[in-house]
Amino acid sequence: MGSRPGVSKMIFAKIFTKGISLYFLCILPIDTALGSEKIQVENPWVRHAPPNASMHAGYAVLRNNTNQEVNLISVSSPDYKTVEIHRSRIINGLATMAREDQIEIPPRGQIRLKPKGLHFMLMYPHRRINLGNKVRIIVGFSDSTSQQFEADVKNFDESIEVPHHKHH
Ligand SMILES: [Cu+2]
Repeated sequence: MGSRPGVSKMIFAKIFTKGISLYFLCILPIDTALGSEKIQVENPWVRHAPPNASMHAGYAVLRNNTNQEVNLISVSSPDYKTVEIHRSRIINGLATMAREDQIEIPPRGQIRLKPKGLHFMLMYPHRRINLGNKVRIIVGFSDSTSQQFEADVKNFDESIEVPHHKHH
């Protein structure tokens, strides 16, 4: 019986350590959900692409909770070599996209990155990005703040993301 307490103690320590790491992992999403940041990131996601794709598009809503205009000025990801801010447009019937240096987020306003519009162009992934994975994205703003969030890799559901799309 003398060895019993020692064994339980060890098991307890393991569970306790696990509990601590889970606790720290949970802090970031909870803080984001409270909307305490100046710029709030909502519904971030990355469009799932075939395994050999060298580029992925990322989307989110960025909400400005301040009374000042804030510009989105940078984007990066530890999961990709390069990330740019792009805007898709139809020019002479052709779908094109161009890089944007910065995007203005109006005071108390928002910008919506979505298919056929603004997007994070995530280029040259360092690992295979599968359906259901999470991709870490870091955005930087003109007020010198930055924010890190995780985007879910999922399939494009047009009915949700582009409700006003017209069919011919
Ligand atoms: Cu693009």
